[in-house]
Amino acid sequence: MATNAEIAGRFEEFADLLEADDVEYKPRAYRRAAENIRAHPVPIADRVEAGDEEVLEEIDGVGDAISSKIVEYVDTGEIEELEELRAELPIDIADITRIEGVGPKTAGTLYRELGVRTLDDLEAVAEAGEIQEISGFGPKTEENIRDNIEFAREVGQRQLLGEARPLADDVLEFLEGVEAVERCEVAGSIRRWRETIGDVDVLVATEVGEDVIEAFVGWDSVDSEIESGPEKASVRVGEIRVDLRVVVPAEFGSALQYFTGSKDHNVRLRNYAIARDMKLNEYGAFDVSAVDDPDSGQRVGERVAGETEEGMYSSLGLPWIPPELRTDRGEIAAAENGDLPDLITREDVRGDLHSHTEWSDGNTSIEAMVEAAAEMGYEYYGVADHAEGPGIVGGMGLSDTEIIEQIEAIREVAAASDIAVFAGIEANVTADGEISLSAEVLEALDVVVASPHSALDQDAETATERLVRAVENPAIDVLGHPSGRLLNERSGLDFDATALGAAAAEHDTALEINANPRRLDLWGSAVQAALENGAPISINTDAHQPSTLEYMRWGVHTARRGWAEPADVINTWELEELREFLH
Ligand code: DGT
Ligand code: CA
Ligand code: CA
Ligand code: ZN
Repeated sequence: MATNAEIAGRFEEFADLLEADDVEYKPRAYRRAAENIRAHPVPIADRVEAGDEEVLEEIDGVGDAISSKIVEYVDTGEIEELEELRAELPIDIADITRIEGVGPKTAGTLYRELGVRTLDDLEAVAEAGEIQEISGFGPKTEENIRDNIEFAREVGQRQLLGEARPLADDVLEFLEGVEAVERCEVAGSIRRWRETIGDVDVLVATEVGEDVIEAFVGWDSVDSEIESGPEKASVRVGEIRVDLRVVVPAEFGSALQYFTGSKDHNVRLRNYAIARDMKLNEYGAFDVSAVDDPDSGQRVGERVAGETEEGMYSSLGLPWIPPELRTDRGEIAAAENGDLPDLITREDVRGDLHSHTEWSDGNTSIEAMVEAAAEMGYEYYGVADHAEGPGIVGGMGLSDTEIIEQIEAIREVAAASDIAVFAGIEANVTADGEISLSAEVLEALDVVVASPHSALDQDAETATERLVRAVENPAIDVLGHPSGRLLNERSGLDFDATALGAAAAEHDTALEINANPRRLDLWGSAVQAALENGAPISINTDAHQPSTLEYMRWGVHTARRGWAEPADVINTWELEELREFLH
């Protein structure tokens, strides 16, 4: 069954190919529809299959023409018009446009002029110097393509956490219903909540492995079986590979510890064990102090743990280490010294400070967003629509006059709401680290989020100066999505997170963890560096519609990857304390 993400992917490809074919308007409409399909909370293929095509009417930007294509796709697995376009332009467009600076139009030209279909083709013509010969292209374009091909190759292989984790949750729910399953848990990068995922690893404790494997490969959602054996199986669900392993209950904890990784964490932990006459592997923790050759077998020595993961760590005298921290950035030393952070949880979050409405590029009203925030149990909520500026899609940003009007509208909604509502703005950080809002507007606003949207190819030194300059600005409360990266699409600004964290701490400006799963910006290591320097953090969803307020989940786990405790994050604070910070 196609997921919303897959359906959205089809329309994104459609839009890209149309654009490569120089068609106007339609690509934008398809992209907008794709974005809304991706974010739609209901699995639309399920509903369409069940005969409920009305579900499509609820989706903004999906009219009759797009609806009938969705129905066609659900019914036949194909969209005929898209197939025709693919035949006409047989380009791996998603791969090629992953190169920064290469859009669909360029991909179309490269195909027509040089027959480029794949990244390999592109690399060959770039190396041969053929690109700079095309009119309108130059040596700089060619150099940029050569420099970025490797990045495009690597990222193409990985799925976003926000797409893989819901699938992992479904796998766990399915397995929990299988009788032979005693315990199950995800492992690997998904359990560490890494922002992109190579594949989904799942571990099951059972006495009857074959039954579990059989049930797993027969699961309704499985599109194809990659391999299966007595102890493991791999399947494909949509574009995602799921690896299942079965172990006996006595070895569940050791296997879970082993397969959760990261590899670097495990290497350090095994060495820590060796130094204490212990041996650690997927079968257990073994005391090898009385053994002559600990490497003579997997299960040598006295087995002291393996059933639980806690037992594995405690066999070394360590507390259990949360998976988000298992990256070898000091967590084992911290565990040894009793210095592990008391990590933030989703329940600690009292509000969201960066979100959009139809006043700029959001999908709905201030009222609807505030109501959704109140329903989530938040105590406060910040609207921060786009101010006009570079990088903001044509005419979507608010002028100073419109901001003043919107502030009044927000105050009205606030007066009628049970929760506190902040009037905010998302300003643009210019290439020099400035924002352009009048003193009057700044005076009237409660929260100023300022984010980079353009000039994202600066070198690290320039970018660091730019961002430091922004956090030094007393008008700015939160530096939004600091790098401007889009996972699998563009790498964004490179900067010194230590210097930025120190400046943010000194000037009481929060650094955002933008929780949109395409961004996750800041990320774990940058948050950790910023926190070591005392920077305040703010986790925000940047929601453009009510359903994406749920992105908070990705932001919280990213904060945990950065060692964040509740007090480090301003939107866990009580209202009065937060007001003081924003003032
Ligand atoms: P991914 O799937 O690329 O996002 O990253 P992981 O960490 O999930 O890696 P994966 O799926 O290859 O393996 C899952 C875990 O298994 C990994 O985190 C550590 C553990 N592991 C077990 N054996 C090995 C090994 O021989 N090499 C590596 N690198 N890891 C291993
Ligand atoms: Ca994996
Ligand atoms: Ca795997
Ligand atoms: Zn933004």
